[in-house]
Order: sequence, then structure tokens, then C-alpha cells
Amino acid sequence: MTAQGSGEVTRREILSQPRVWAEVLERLSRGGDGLPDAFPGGRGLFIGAGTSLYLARTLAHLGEALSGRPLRAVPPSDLLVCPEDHVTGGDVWAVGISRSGTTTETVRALAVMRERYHFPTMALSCSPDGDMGRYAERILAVEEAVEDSVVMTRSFTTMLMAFTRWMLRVTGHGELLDAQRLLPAAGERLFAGAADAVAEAMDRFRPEHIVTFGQGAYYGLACETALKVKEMALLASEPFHTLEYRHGPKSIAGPNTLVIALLSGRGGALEPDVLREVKELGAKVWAITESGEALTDRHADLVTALDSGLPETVRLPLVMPLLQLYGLELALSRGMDPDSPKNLTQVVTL
Ligand code: F1P
Repeated sequence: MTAQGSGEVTRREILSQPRVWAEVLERLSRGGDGLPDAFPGGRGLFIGAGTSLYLARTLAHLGEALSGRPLRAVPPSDLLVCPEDHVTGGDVWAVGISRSGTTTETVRALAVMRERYHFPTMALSCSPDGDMGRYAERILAVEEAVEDSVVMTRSFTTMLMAFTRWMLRVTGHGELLDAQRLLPAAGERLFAGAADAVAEAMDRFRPEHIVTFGQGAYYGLACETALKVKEMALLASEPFHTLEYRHGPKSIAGPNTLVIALLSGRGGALEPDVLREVKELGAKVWAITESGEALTDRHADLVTALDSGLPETVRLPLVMPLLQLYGLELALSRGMDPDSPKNLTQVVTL
């Protein structure tokens, strides 16, 4: 029996990620992903709401980098309010992304793609039985990642991993597919030190306002990190492309601001320079990076190096568990119950 208000349901699902990743990779390598053997023609629309929109942003960026094909993340609401703006030129395909497969806006948006415009459609979900599947020609379901929690944790990283695997397959990146097989073991190693890293962040930082940074594919992860903190700990949080913070938002940075920077390690000193600037404004900085050698205490108050040894395209899921645990501990420290987040339901049905 799980103690009421302990966040143990959410914690258990966060900690299960390496095992779930391994189970899904093993099943997909044995039985296939059930998706087409090539990207459909034209522009791809990756459709998701809430956490699933941030998953869509991450996947669209990754997919465009891998394939050179035009891919765009779109909230389902836009395809209900102004669909014409997204389908100009006609050669479009669509992926509905939804943990539940029943989010009303997402179901309706995929129905518009399929029934009004007759575009090729597919779905990415933790449940093959949701209404969304009725409007998808193909579905990639990772039922192993289904959750009891309201907030999405392992569903996000497992759907990210599984759909990335399909994109690697159809773009012929065999060496990255091989590297992805090492993700679960890297996750186990990460979890060995995760509790200490989170404990150190809890000890060092007393944020009243959290800002998350990410460039490229990390921007979608920065959006998801900000949402996790908001949903679980009820803390004001905002995501930015790292260098965008200079262009106005930094005006409110100060001693109560915690910047959580998800660093790619690419672009040389461009991102570390922004961290140094926000530290000079009095903000605290927690840098999450693959290897932290380029950072000093002028850039960050705490540096967590993932040291996965994996290529960026396949290691992105590793960034999230630490931050999910941080959001959970922050919530508990503020007297919240992450298993019952305020004002939230597991699915938004209208
Ligand atoms: C999407 C979502 C979640 C949010 C909450 C309500 O659900 O908006 O992102 O955290 O759980 O549902 P889904 O379409 O991915 O099932």
C-alpha cells in the first residue's frame, strides 16, 4: 500500500525507466515497430498536448536533423482553430502523440488530418486502445511505459526513445541504432548517482522561480522540465532557448532564480557564456551536461555530468529522470503530493 501524499507512485515510475527502456528495445528489435519503412512525403506534423507537445518538439527537431525533411511540432488546438495555416501546399503527414491516446484535442486534430485532409497518419502512445488509434493508419504503442501517475515521466522518455528508434531505422543510421541499445545500461549507471545529485541540488538551491535552458533538441526537454516543476511543485517556471534569455527575459533574473541548463556541449563557449552572465545577475545555475569539463564555478553552482558516452541523438532520454526526481523532491519539500498534483487530471477530455 503506498502512503498517501508520499509521491511513491510517481517515484516508482521514474525509477523504473532503465528497465522499461530495456524491455521496449528488446521487444522492438524482436518484433518490429509496426510503422512504415520510410518517412511519408512532404511536411510532417507532430501533434501533441502538454508534455506530449514537448515530446513532439524534441522529436521534430531530431527527425529534421536526421532526415533533412520538414518536420514541425504543433499543438492539436492549432489544428482545430486554424488548420489551414499548417496544411498549405497539401503534401503533409501527421503523427498523433499522446500517452493516453484519449486527449480530446489530439484525437480531434488527428481526425481532421485523416478525414478532412486525407493525409497519411500514424500514432505514438502508451495505449493502443485510445480513440486516437481510430484515426491512425499505424500506431507505435509502448504499453510497458503506461503510468498510474498524473504527470508524465517514463511515458515521455520511452516514447522519445521508441520513436527515435523508428526515425533512425528509416533514415539508415545503423550505428546510432547500435548505440541506442546501450541506453538502459547508461540509465542504470545514472540512477546509481541520481539521488546524491538531487540531494545536492535540494541542499544548494531554494528557488522561487525556475528557468530552464536548452538549444536544439534540448529545447523540448527544457520545456518538459519547466512543466514538471510547475505541475508537481507549483513553482513558476519558464523554458528558453539558452541564448534567447539575453533578449529581455534576463531582466527578472536574481538571487531567487534557479537556472537549470540542459547543455549540448556543442557551440563552444556560446552556452557557457550565458550561464556566466546569469550568474553575474545573482541567479543560481545547475548545469546538466554530458561531460562538465568546460564549466567552472563562474558558469555554474552545480554541474551534473551524465558521462553516458552515447551520441546526443540517442542519449536525450537520460537528461530527464534526474529532473523528474528533482521536481518530485521539490514538491515534497513544499508539502505537495506529486501523485495528486493540484488542478490536474491524467487526461484532458472535453
Ligand atoms: C497530455 C497531458 C499531460 C499532462 C496531464 C494532462 O496527455 O496534457 O501532458 O501532464 O497529464 O494530459 P496525453 O495526451 O499525452 O495523454
